[in-house]
Amino acid sequence: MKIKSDRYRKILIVLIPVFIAGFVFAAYYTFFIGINTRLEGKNELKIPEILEDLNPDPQIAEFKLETRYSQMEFIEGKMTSTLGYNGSYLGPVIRFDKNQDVSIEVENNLNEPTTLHWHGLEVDGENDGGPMQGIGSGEAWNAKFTVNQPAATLWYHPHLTGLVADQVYYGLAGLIYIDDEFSDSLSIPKDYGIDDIPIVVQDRSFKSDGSFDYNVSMMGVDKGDQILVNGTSDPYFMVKREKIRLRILNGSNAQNFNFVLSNGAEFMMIASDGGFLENPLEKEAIFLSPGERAEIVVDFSEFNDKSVKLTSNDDLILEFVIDGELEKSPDIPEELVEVSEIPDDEVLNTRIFELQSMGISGTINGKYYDMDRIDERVTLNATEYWVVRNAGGMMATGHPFHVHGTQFQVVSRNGEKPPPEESGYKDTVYVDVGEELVLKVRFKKEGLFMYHCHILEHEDRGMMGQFVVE
Ligand SMILES: [Cu+2]
Repeated sequence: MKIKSDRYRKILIVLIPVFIAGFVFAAYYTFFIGINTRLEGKNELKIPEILEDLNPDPQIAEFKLETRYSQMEFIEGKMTSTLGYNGSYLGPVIRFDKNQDVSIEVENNLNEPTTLHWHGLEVDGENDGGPMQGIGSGEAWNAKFTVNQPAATLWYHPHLTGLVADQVYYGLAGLIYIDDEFSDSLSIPKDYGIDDIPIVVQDRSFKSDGSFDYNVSMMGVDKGDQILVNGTSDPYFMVKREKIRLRILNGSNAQNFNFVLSNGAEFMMIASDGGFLENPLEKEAIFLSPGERAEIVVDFSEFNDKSVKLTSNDDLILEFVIDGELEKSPDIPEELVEVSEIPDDEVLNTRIFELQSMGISGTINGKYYDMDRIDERVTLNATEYWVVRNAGGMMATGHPFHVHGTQFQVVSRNGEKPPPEESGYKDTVYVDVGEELVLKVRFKKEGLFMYHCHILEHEDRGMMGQFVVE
């Protein structure tokens, strides 16, 4: 009997390690080699850091940003010279709470001047960061404002006429999130970097040595041969089988995107430039011109596929690798927030803005930007209608029209009620050739502001005007 059990023991001593080794190998293969084979040549999506608030008082926020020269490995084994805020490419996400008093110091470590504009933020002209608030090389600028608008996804980027397109192309841009009591309490994904994901989309071209190949001709700007998301080339992102919120910014200089999912599935659009829509919208595609944002929620628990891609006109933007168990995520509420109408009982003025372009340059009302000329004078807290027309031109193109210092509402697009995705607050709208939009605007802050085309090469060449709110 003892001899027999000794033999079993010897067999077991041999078999157990074999089983363990087999199991470890199978697990390793499934989780690492398998995924790596599938994602060969792909890079995990970079998630920007959240900028540290240097003031412990929740009522007051203090931030510090600095521009710098840097390098980044977009293409394996090759370094690309870049610009960044506090890092190598792009900048951190800045989070503000509604009603917070904010102070931000911006230090410019470049050998050329820059400015920093808070795109979509309702602040007075002095703190808007437009072309007037230049920050010389080695200098710093301090912006101070109180956040006084609803939760939204905004962004920041340079705005010094003539240098904007170049500085953004090389990496100067970042996201701003405003949080408020509604965004904090709504039943929507809000775990940053886990189920609430920033998605900054930019087209870029590279030379064989890895450097950026930024080419502008008289005809216009060529589409980049690669699309970066948060500065990641060929990105993938691992998601669980749950609802994921994507805060998408078209951060490109000149390219439009029409985002769809590769499996044709619908998603919910919950917010536009200026914040939440009243009700979530079921969409199969979302169009964003440069500067525009949309927040969408994709329900990955509904997909059986292992991989679903975000694409635009057959360009791959981002691959989602679906992994793990089905997670129960709450339903998105059918009513998100109440979007209040800009009152239009006393409309003081109607202004017309006619956009015209010739290849790479363009005008508004036949004029190029002149720093020493005030184009419009607007009364503080007055409601106005702004009629924006794209009159075409030679090699005509659509133009994203952006207004500083306010969030406006779209009254009509070509004489019709705007599509539901334009029912919320906006700061940038796409105006295609021959189109006419009517916007309802109201300015709550005083100072000097810009309106312009958000194709950055057009803006740099003067497709911009300035107005005073007084
Ligand atoms: Cu334009």
